[in-house]
Amino acid sequence: MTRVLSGIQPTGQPQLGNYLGALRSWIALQDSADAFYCVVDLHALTVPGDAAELRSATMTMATLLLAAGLDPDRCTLFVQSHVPAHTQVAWLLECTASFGEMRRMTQWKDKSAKGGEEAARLGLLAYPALMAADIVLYDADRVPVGDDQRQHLELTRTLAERFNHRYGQTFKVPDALIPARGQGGRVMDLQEPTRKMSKSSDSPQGTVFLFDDPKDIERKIKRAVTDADDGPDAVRYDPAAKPGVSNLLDILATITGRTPDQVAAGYTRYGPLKADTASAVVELLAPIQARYRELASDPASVAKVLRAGAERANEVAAATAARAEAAIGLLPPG
Ligand code: ATP
Ligand code: LTN
Repeated sequence: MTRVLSGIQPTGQPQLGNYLGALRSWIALQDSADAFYCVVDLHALTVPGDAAELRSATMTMATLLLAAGLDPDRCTLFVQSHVPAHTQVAWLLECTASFGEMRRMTQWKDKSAKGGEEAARLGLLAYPALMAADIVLYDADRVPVGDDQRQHLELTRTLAERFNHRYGQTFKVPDALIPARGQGGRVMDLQEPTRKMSKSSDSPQGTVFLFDDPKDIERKIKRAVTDADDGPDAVRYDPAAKPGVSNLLDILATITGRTPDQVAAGYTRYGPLKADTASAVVELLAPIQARYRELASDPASVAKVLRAGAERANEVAAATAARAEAAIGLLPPG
């Protein structure tokens, strides 16, 4: 059976791009694959944050994943730091990667530019090695992610191949599983449609959070930046020339299971497109929000799911870590 693994960071509030780009595939894959999903709390330490907030965001994210449709009977849901093999193998992969290739990662360049390289955490630079460890520990065949993770997946493949070449066949080399163009793999910020929507951006008006109430969702989508075209073919899918409109078409197409071109054919003006996109998003999120409220009132049951998930994840990951340590030449204990 195909094995899949993916992770999401407990940084900030989950947003529509997380759902359309990644979580939707996670949910679908539960039926066809042996699926491992984790809340990657160690990744959240790469940027400044508060300890109590991290604890509560980790729990919120796990609860939301269940509310969105992850079923503990059909997948293994766990918290990354509950499985020590992740940090163990991350070190082996840091010693497989080079400084130069880490420094070339777009995410490092973007995120370190904010406060300057001098102050950026070393973990932010090393982060892709931890992500690669998350993946190879489970012998994952496929990794369902949004388009922004393409480069990290390429690096994961490179590191797994390099390790295998140096120390003998140890890791499976995984493939990324990214939604097709126009199918939610890259949801853009509603206010700055050339930038991806993100949990931790400072553009709350451009981000639809999964916990937003219907009024906020409607307001944000109705105020989405478009362009000044008003001809008969103003509504068309052309991400380069018309990023704002194309983003709305992409969102509505993904939710309704059509292509952006098919959606565009039904509109001549932006107002109705925005109104229908807003309704579709509200309808998509309402049941998830209701289920979240139910689950959040019983944190003990979520904790129980995470405990069982960590146990199963540990079994698989510890065996891979032992294999990797032996391959690289670490003396087995006793
Ligand atoms: P941060 O702002 O903290 O980096 P993020 O919103 O980018 O957070 P992550 O936890 O890094 O979210 O990513 C979780 C998953 O969601 C990943 O697979 C990522 O590719 C996907 N994802 C994130 N943003 C988008 C987006 N705008 N469109 C499509 N997929 C996305
Ligand atoms: N780097 C990813 C989150 C992430 C991940 C993973 C995704 C961490 N570990 C393993 C897939 C597989 C991000 O920032 N979106």
